[in-house]
Amino acid sequence: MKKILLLMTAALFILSCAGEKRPNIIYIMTDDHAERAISAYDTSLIRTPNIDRLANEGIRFTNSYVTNSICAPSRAVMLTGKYSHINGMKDNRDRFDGSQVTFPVLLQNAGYQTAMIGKWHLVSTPVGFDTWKVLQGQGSYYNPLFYENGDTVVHEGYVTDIITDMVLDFLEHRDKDRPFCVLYHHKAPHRSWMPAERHIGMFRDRKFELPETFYDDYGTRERTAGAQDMEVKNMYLGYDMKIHLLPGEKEPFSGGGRSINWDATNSWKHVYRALTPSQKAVFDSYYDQVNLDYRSRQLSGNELTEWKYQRYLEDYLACIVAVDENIGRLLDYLDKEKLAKNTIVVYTSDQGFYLGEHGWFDKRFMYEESFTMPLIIRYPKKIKPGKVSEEFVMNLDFAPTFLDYAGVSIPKEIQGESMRSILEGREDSSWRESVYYHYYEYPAWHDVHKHDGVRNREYKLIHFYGIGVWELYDLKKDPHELKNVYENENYSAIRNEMKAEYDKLRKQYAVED
Ligand code: SGN
Ligand code: CA
Repeated sequence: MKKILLLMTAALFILSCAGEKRPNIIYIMTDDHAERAISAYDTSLIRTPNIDRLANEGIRFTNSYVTNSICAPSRAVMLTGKYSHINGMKDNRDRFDGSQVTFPVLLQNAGYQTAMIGKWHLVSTPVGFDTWKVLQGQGSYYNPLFYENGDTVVHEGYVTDIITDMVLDFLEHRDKDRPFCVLYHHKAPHRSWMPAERHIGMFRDRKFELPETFYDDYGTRERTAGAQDMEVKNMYLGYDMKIHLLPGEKEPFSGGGRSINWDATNSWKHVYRALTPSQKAVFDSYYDQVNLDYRSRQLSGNELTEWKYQRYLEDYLACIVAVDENIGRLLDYLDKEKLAKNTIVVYTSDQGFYLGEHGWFDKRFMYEESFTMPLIIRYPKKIKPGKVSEEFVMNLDFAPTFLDYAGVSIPKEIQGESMRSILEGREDSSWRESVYYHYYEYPAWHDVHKHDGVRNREYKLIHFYGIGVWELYDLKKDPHELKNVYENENYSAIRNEMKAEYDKLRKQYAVED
């Protein structure tokens, strides 16, 4: 009897300790944020002091990958810890099956207060959240419409500020006796790059250097990299550049995907019309100058492309400044509430993005700039400050990591791995040394063919299976992936090794043919 009592007391003690220790989770995800546009990764474009603060106080990953570089699929992978072919969300046109097991559902069942605030993009109603306030579809930068726990509400103002206000409001009114998990998901810096009023024009005097591969001629990759429709040179004057088209002036049928024939001619007009008179006045005060500048220069050819590139980065980066400021607000709140130590804060994006590399914007390809996603995690209780990891981690790993830290058992169907050992600085010799990727959305926006592939430390093999094209890159010799060596006989042994790894991973992850 005494023994049983003792055991019961011990069990209760362990349980109560575990209860005390359960961390809070704040999962920050931005949309289309390239690593290069975070100063913790690269200081050449922008300063992001608040995101950097997370990196200085936590761990930053230099090899973090998405399984499918596009919005809604990436979010479904994050929620389920399973590849797109298993969770059913292969491209942006699918609808997420909300009845499947996700980490928010499991955390909610385990007593966490859960919230989903910001961009959702999964079509179906969010499941597993005590509170959800999600943008309609892609969401608008200005005066956005939200679905809020079943109601439809329009909020006047700037989306990045509004989403943060909602997150702070949720935290302020939370039940302080239970841990929380908040998915804090920004629309910014997604196309069409509308900065906050206070940031409009802030980069006007900067001259951004063209990336080394800006004038890629797509040699050895004509039918793949050469066949997309996401070149800076084809960006829309109206929609992307905020030029008011003259009567009769039309956008070309390019810059969005020739296969979908999207006519962008009136798009900027629609976006502009949705601004309030005072917002319009602020926009006009800067963009009228841009319009005049554009009309007076009469640019064409490379000069026009380079002008577009400057305009693109100006607005893209200004959107990130608002994200960074708002993250500062959140971090201050955590400090003020003494929540910082026991809260896991993740900073990531739904995928990477091209900032002119290969002449592009957008994502989708398995080439590095869009295959990688920024990833920074702070959790002062367990993670030493200022760490940098080169391990191959994936968006597949978020769900198991959160469940692990919350003390919830990880369903065996989950295909990712808990990153706990890496986060806590322990050697893990069994950690993956290669990553599998699979993109499906074609024909569609930007005309990127379906492909899958594998990357290890030295090589990358890509199979554009719809058109029967293979690519092989020697990443050490050719880090910009300009030279496809698949047909090169000097690489025949490597080609076979990579194909074997590709087959192995496809089998491991149960990829259909
Ligand atoms: C929109 C954009 C595309 C972008 C997709 C997917 N066009 O359709 O440029 O590739 O979203 O982006 S826009 O004119 O509507 O802005 S994703 O991040 O949601 O996958
Ligand atoms: Ca995105």
